[in-house]
Amino acid sequence: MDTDRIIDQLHIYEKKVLKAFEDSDRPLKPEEIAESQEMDIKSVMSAVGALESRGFVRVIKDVQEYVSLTDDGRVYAEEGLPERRLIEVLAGEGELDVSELAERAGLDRKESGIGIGWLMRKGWAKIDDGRVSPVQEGTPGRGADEELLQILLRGPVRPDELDDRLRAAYRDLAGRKGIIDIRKVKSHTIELTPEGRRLLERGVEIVEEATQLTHEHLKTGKWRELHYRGYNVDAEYPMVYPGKIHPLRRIINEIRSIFLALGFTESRGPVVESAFWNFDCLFQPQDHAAREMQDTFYVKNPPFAQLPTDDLVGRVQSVHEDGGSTGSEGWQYEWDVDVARQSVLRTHTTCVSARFLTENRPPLKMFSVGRVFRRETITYKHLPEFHQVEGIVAGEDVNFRNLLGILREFYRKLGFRVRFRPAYFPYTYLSTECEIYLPDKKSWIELGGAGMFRPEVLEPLGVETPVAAFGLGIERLAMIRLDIRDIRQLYQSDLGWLRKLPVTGDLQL
Ligand code: FA5
Repeated sequence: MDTDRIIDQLHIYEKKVLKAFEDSDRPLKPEEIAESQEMDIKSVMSAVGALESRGFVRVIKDVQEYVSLTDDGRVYAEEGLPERRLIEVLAGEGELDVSELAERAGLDRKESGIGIGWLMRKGWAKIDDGRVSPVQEGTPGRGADEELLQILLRGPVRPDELDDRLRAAYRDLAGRKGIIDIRKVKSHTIELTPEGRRLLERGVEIVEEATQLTHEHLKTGKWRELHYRGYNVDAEYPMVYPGKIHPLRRIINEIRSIFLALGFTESRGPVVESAFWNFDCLFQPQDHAAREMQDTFYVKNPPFAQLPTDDLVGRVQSVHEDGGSTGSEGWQYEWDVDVARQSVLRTHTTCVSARFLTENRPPLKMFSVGRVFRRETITYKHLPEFHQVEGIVAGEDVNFRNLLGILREFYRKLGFRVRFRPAYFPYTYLSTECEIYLPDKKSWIELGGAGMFRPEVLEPLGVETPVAAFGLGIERLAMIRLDIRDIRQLYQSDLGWLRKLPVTGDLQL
């Protein structure tokens, strides 16, 4: 940006602060600026903040220590440290008993204890069998600590201004309780940067600024003479975090709009489902491993669900037992209606497709998004509760290739390239699973299952056309889309992460 434009954008206070450096090439204290520019300190500091954020000045923060005497310290400075008072008594008496010495020096027990300690430490006296005697004749000369006490009596000093001897004495005194106080005073000095100097040299003029354009200015034409400050569009601004839709919900919405755009009808079903719709209708034998308590949540209340009243139940039974009229042998076991009546938390959304097929005749395209539940050990890619999007396409000439095409198109719209591999589901043939490669984990992650519903599923439902079906995990998709390493992140209410996500547009970061 050119210099004149920048100068034009400066607030009058910022200009004043810069001008304070016109006759000075040393850093200035805010007080000095305030005085020379006739400003108050608050205005100086706020202008300095603005100038600093644009790199025209630098604030040097300094912390100074000041040492002063405490009330006790003042008494010691005036009357002598305890060891001085003791040695003066000893110098006259030669040798004294500890308590007698304390009494003669007018010290209490605590003070005399401290004093005797320092007598030894300073090498002024020795103690033998409870009797204290001076080491040399006469009173020892004044130590650096005592000298410092005298200096402090005149006022506070900064330790960095003391010579080595006095600084050592200062450390000794600081180590003795309650003699000196150390106070830290923060100070600021302001330095002009080379950029600031350049600005100043260009010529900063202080002109009256118009802050508001009034009706009067317009009417009289005075606005032509007024000076307006330019806007600084690069000025710092506070971050604002507006409310937004949770990223998982956004992906769900995106998925819904993709299927709606492809002409699918949306459907939904209950979360508490009967084993009949969740498993039996899908030709899943009653001894299938997925039905075990360790894989499926069975619901205690209500323990049983209402089954359809028409002969669908009977047709499902016969398909399980001997294949019914499908030409299959079925599973060859005795089907139990009570097992089918059990309430479960649905383990997939495929039950919604089964329900939909009983109520709607092909040709049709249906999708459904919903929560499903499994007794899973939680890992970076497994949750006990997650979302699936389920779909079916039914019609005379629907085939497996159409199914792969639909899935490829769906994932392409979301920005993914998937691979298909053969798979097994009790309710489909041919069956496939789609996967995507995670470079981070150097592994393929399964995104969903799909296949053509078997005749054993379709015949009891009374469907006579082929039905392509798929069920896809949504959290796994979200994980890859949002580039998160762990599926749990989606449910952690991690505000830092959520705030960083864009409010609208592409979620890919
Ligand atoms: C099924 O649920 C089949 N019903 C899909 C299907 C529908 C096949 C129609 C054929 C015809 P699966 O158990 O593989 O399949 O689950 C489908 C997807 O759900 C998985 O690929 C995965 O993306 C997701 N998923 C499965 N378990 C979990 C879990 N514990 N946490 C998060 N996502 C999961």
